Amino acid sequence: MQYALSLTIFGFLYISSLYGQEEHNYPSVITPNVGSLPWTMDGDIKVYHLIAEPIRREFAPGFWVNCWGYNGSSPGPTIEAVEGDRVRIFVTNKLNEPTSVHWHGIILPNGMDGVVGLTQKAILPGETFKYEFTLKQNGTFMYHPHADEMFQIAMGMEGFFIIHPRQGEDPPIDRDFALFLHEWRIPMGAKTPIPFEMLDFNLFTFNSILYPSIESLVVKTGDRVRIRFGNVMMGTHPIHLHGHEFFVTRRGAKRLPPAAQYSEVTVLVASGETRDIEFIADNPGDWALHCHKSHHTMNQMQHDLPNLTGINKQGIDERIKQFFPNFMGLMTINGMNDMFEMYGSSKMMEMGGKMKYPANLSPIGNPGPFGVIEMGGMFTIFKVRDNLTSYVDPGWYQHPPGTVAESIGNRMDTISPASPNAPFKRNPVSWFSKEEAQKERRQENANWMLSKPEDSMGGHMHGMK
Ligand SMILES: [Cu+2]
Repeated sequence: MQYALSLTIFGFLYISSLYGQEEHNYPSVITPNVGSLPWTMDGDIKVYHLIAEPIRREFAPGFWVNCWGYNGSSPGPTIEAVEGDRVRIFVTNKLNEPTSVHWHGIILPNGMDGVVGLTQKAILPGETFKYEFTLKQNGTFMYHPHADEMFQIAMGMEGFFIIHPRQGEDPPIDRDFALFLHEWRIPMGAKTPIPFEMLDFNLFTFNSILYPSIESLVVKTGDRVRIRFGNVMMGTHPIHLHGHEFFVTRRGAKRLPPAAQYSEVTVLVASGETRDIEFIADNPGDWALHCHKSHHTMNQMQHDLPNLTGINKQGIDERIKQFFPNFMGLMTINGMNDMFEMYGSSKMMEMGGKMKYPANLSPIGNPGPFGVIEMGGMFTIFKVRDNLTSYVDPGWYQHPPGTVAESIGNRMDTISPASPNAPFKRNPVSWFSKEEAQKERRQENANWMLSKPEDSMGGHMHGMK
């Protein structure tokens, strides 16, 4: 009986090891909307196959982008292995130009480092190269091309290479997530990113997906959570998590010793860096997780627009429609909210989805439990729930009674000494002359939001008279 049982266990381990599902003492990494790369075993060697190829990725419903990536995905599938593993990685080039793969941050023999011209020949279109090395570290690393790299990375070629510690972790991690940060230049209506853009990006993504298409990060109350971030593009991204303090536990290489880990609510991830954060999810709710550069949570921002903030816009749309009957409405009239109202999917739904929507324009504004969520781009939701039985998305948070901010109507005078009628004095400080300062004081309570264009724009009329 005992013999039969151990045979069964041995058989299970053997079969599962053939398919890369070996028993392990770590939770598999969750790379939302991406997944991990399966492997097979050749003796003691873990064998992976990356295919560099053109792909099409649906950044948001109906918003298809022509990218380059690996194995049908951008970022490519996450490579997971364990410290001490020997890995063999075949790389097949299905692009129409030479490529290579650099294993970013990993200690390996010089000739496996993937820098075309310096440490290896280019992988020509149609060719397959073999990389093989032993993993001496654990940590959050990355892979990306080191051939025509500005072009190839900008098209979406990048991925995580995560090496788990052989001895497991203390305390153990319950939920382990990975988000790759990326910025794109995709003109409105276009399908292909501009790969030689250096500064002026207009789309920002987690795992090459825009909110709301990005999967939420779902955890149970009390779970010990790790989120790993990677970035190989030009910019920096201060990633902010709501409702929790976290510890930065890794700044690219070795896990920081406990005394060196530091608490934060925002972690900056610069180009070429990875960052791990860890914390106990102890605050149930739907928490925003996003880049704090405010235009990085917008989709396809368009600038070169005159500043019409505060200008009385009544009748403008109707007058424009006399000349352009299909005009959809003026953007950025009274803040971005007008844009969400006009273009947001909630409005589209109210109108039965019949509004004419330009092709390949990313969505702006998405329905939430309290109205339109005015966020997109580098934004996702961290969902913490009591008593979860699975990690399937549980829907919107059900708030306990009395825990949601709400309107009390127009009763400010009864509760606030700061109301206009209350004896509350401000001390305006001005860098103008005394006379100018007097003017300012007189205008203190003027509502400039209904001004004429020349009031609002001062000397900067941009020829708009
Ligand atoms: Cu950002």
